[in-house]
Amino acid sequence: MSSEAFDPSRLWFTEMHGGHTGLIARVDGVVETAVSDVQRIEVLETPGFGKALALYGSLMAAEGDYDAYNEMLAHVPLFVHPRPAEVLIVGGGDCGCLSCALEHPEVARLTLCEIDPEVVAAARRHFPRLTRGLADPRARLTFEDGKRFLEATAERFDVILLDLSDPVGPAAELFDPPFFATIADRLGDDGILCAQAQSPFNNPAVVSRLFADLRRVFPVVEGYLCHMAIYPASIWAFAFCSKRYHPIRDFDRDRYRRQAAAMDRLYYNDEVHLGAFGLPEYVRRLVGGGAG
Ligand code: SPD
Repeated sequence: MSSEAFDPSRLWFTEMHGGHTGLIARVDGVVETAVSDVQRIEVLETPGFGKALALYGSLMAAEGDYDAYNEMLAHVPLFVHPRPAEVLIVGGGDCGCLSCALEHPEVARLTLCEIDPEVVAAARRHFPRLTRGLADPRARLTFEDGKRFLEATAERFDVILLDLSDPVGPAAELFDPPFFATIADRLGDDGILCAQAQSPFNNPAVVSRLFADLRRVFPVVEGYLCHMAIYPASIWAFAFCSKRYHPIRDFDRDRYRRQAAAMDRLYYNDEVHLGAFGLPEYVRRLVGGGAG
């Protein structure tokens, strides 16, 4: 890779990651920009990542990045829980995680609680693969604050997925211990929470605190990783939290083998499921525990 590839006369998307490093992507066209009640929304055409969605200046999804984030957030818990009938996604307005979760026939109803309807609208207009699940009659959308939804609801869920943007602005309180206690209360006795847990390279302090907070609420807490080229340092962590099930010992590999061929997957498979819990030493020290 040489520096001649950078042509400053062209249009570039730049995203700073903590003030010292960042990501740049050449932009061939600005498809759409909007400012919703919640945030700035941009859809960009990039030769490197394909069509990309940025919220508040941060890349969230791109059609040219393998769908690692959505597949790992949805499929890992859904192939562990034996009867994931009621599933809730908090956030996830691009609908990629929703579409992955609805690939599981065991899911009877999928509730997506997203604060910003404009994100879902932009995703519908520009990202047909991410939003393919919206036509599924099991999908139910509600546009409200996820914390308030969970505090008010009398429903109980088998699996809750926190498909959140970064812990800034309105999403910040969704990374706090009181919210985790509310989630634990709204899960069934064998419920599973999976949460996006930031970049262990870029945000080690956030990752460390998040896992420590989750361990105060859930008896089983394990970290796992995926590669995401559009996210800071290209490495992303998730927290698997459960009242009962272990992500490796209770992984239903037979169910995976029966269903995998019919699923629209680019990243997740049974070996990735198991291998994702094998953590580099620096990440293991941040998240604690041990998957074995
Ligand atoms: N800075 C990127 C953070 C991405 C984490 N969540 C993405 C949610 C997309 N559904």
